[in-house]
Formats: sequence, C-alpha cells, structure tokens
Amino acid sequence: MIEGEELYRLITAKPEMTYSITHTADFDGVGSAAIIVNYTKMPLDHIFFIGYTKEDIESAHRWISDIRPSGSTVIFTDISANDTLLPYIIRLLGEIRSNGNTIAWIDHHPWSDTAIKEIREYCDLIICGENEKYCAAELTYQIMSYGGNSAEPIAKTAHLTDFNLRTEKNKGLLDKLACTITFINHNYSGSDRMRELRRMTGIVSGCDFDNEFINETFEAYTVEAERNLVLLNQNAESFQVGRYRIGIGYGKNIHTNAACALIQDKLDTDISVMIFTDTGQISFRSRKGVDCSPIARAFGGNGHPNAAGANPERHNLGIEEVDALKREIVRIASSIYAM
Ligand SMILES: [Mn+2]
Repeated sequence: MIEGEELYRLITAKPEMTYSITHTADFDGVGSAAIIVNYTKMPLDHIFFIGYTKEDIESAHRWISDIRPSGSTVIFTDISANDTLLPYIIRLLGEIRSNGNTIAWIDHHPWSDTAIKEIREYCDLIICGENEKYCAAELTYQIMSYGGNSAEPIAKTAHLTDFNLRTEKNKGLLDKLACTITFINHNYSGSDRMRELRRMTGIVSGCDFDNEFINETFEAYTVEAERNLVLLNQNAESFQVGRYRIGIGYGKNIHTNAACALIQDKLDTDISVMIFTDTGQISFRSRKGVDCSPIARAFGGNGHPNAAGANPERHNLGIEEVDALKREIVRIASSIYAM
C-alpha cells in the first residue's frame, strides 16, 4: 500500500505514464479525471470512461490491453465494484498488475465485504465504501491537493451535483454540467463518445465551466429534452407497493435527475424509476428516508439510499420489453417493501 502523497508524487512526476479509468455518467466521474488532469497535465487520451456493466469493464480491459502500460499508474475513480462485476474487474486488475503497474482505486459507493477484500489485493491505494461526506472527485482532490488548491472548484461542484444539493442559485450551473454529460453519453458512442468526454474533461480541468463547447452542448440537450420530457410525462404511471407509491416512466436522452423529478412531481411518488429505452439503464431516486438501492441491487446494480441504478444487459427496448420490465420492478419492489 502507498499513501496519497506518494500517489501524488508518482503521477505528477510521470504524467505520460498515468492512466485514468473513470465513471462516464456524471460530473463526479468527469470531475475526478479533470482533477487529475489539473495537477498532472496528463494526456487526455489516457482517460477512459466506463459505466457499471460487464461490457464496460471488458471495454476498459481491451483498451488497457492495447496500450500495454508498464511501470505506469492506473487510477480508477467513481467506479463502484458490485459482486456481479467482480470477476471481470479482477481479471482487468490482474492484467494491469502483471505488467508492473501501480493501481489506485478511489470510490464512495457501498461495496460488499467480498469486493473490498478481493480488490484490495490488487490495489496499491484504495478508498472505497459508502461515504456520506465526500464524493469521488472530493476524495481525488484530497489526494491531489498536495499540489495546491487549483482544482477546488471542480471538487466543490462535484459535491453539489453528487449530493443533489441544488439551490435556486447554483442549479443553472449544476444542470448544465450534468445535462451536457448526459447528452454526450446518449448521442455518441464508441470512440466518438470518448473524444467528446475527454474534451469536456480537458475544459473542466481548467475550471472553465462557462466554456462555449459546454454551453452549446447543453443548448442541444435542452432542445431534445423538451420533447422527451413531454413523452415521459405521458407515459409515467404509478403503482402502490406496500406503503410506498412507485412511479415508473420510460424514454431516452433525459438527465436522470430531471426524469425522476418529473415522475415524482406528476405522481407524488416515494420512489421514482426511469427506464432508458436506448441504453437499458434503469435509474432509481427516492424521497429522504426511503431506500431505493435494494431494487437496483436486485437488478445487478448498486447505488446510494436515495439514488441508485442498474444496467441489465439489454439495449433498445421495445414497448413489450418496457412493460415486462415494469412488471418485474413492481414484483421485486413488492418482495422488498411489502409488509
Ligand atoms: Mn459519484
């Protein structure tokens, strides 16, 4: 094991031998990589963005296998390791490790004891487990701030987005950043998606949140989202499960928070569920005091008590598949909450 300061010295001394694998879906993931870039000036094409599916872990594995780094440092940020993914993660870490690289893993999601025990074996530095105070970007910043506080605005902004601390004053900025990332993830795929996310990360690394690229991408999102929110408003429906009212809607190209907020506002739900028909992602949000994460875990996902997600390996869902999924969500929720 190494200390944070040693990691900082290692990667700032050798930015060209530093690699970042980070979460694709939100500002915490992008911000974590941006903080590393802020201090190291590492090349942007050394960043790889993934979600929480087996395919994602395998694509990161192919990326690393092609590069074959040795004597380098690979930092995972904001990536949750659930038990379903564990065998794929272990294989990836095994390969990185066998080439004499250093591995750091910085996360704030709940992990199982098995995941912690097994992944720890492969890591030189590991911060993991549910963290009620800090998101991944803040944990990354705490390590990197040996080099000063130049990335503080990134860490602070990530905290506000990840803990959903929107206010009248900051929501313009938070929504813009979150929705820009949503737009890139939904409208690009493969190497195009990587290119756009790296570009965004480069901009964010300079704390330039009012950048033209971000503003224009957000504008494009807004145009699309207006149409998509109208459709969601039409299809969202609610189910009474035990003492909770659960709202479920479907659609695509909408930021999860916006989609779930619409479902909650329309149907006065305790738990709101959004099914993304293109990616197959299922997102859960719940009122304070209601823990929605067990449903996500039942679908092989993970998350926090009030914000969780799962990504069953199905894409481009048709209406029958959406209906079947809704029935399955209600059935699973009944077994969790009914009493
Ligand atoms: Mn996060």
